[in-house]
Amino acid sequence: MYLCEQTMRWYGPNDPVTLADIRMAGATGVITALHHIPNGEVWSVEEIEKRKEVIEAAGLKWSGVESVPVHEHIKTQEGNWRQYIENYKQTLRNLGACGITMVTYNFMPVLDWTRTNLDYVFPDGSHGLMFEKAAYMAFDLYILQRAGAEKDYTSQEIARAKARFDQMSAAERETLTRTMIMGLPGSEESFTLEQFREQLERYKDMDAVRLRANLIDFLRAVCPVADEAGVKMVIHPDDPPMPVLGLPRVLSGAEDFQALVDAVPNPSNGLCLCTGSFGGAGKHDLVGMMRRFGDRINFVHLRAVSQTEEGDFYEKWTFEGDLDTYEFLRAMLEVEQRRSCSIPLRPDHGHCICDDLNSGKRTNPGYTCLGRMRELAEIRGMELAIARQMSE
Ligand code: CS2
Ligand code: MN
Repeated sequence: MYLCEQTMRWYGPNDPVTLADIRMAGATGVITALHHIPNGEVWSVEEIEKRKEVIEAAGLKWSGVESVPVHEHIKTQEGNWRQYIENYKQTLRNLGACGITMVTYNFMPVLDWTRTNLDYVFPDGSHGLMFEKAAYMAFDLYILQRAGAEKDYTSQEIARAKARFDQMSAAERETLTRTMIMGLPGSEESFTLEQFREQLERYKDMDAVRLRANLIDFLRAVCPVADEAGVKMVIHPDDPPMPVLGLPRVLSGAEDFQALVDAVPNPSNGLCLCTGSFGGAGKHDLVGMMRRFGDRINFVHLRAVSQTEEGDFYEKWTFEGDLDTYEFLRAMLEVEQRRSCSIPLRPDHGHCICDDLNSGKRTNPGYTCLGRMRELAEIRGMELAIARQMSE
């Protein structure tokens, strides 16, 4: 019986959650990236091998890369974008040569993800991530003061945003600003609101049609190389799956992925099925997507969010959100049996619980130690039970 490859994300040697922690959590694999290599540069065989040795010395497998980031200039096709694509190809060849066969990436402009609160206190006392539509609109309209933002909202929404903004203290506005631009690569160190506006400005003439065309150009260039190198490219969905701050989106639902497959049928062109990203907005049949795209799903992020009628969403525990986790895992195991392979899976985020709350360790938002261990344990438990049912 083929089981899921249970993995956890590791941010490298500076991650306060160590490889030893990950092994004790019950994962057999690690998802990581060479975060020290600047975006756009080639990952050399030497650097890849060095990291691989560290992971294997801890008794774990390097199950895949998250992410080899796509340089912003590839998304907009400006500056040195052709060179960046060449570099990307070389990185894929080098990873393949080292036996690393899965690469995650996303094609979201400027921001990798968007939340309004990274420290929301849930009823059980744990802390986690959430998105509050009113706070988001207040940021867009009254803090960022994005040109033309009013056009994206109804008059009721604008009134809601204004009321929310007026009610915030200066400190709350400050925290919201930091939270909103945190999904920006490098934002922890240095991005200001002004620099953020400049980044948005680069996309002012770009719509989703253009962005999708650029993504397809990118895939047409890299997928033949990935096929040859034995590497699966998996695109991560937009998080949340809707236009954010006027930025175009190209992977917000099943039909968006279908369009990529139609344009670039190469076997390496695949999907990272992140249930939490799709779960942030709209209605998505995630079990159906697992079945429909099963042959091209080469990585899964499990996270259950729950949406409210106001357009907010909360990152809940995997078994407490909108996702039917049982049906989803069952469908995934069926795909694995059909394909005769194990697909890497990881809990996407976890809450801060127990010692996560007072250990003083600064983990990346969502990448806690104990919260993710709880997620992994629950997921593994359910997976083993389903596998047992299926084999009986
Ligand atoms: C991740 C994404 O933390 C998360 O939500 O799933 O940041 C993911 O790593 C990237 O979008 C993939 O490129
Ligand atoms: Mn994800």
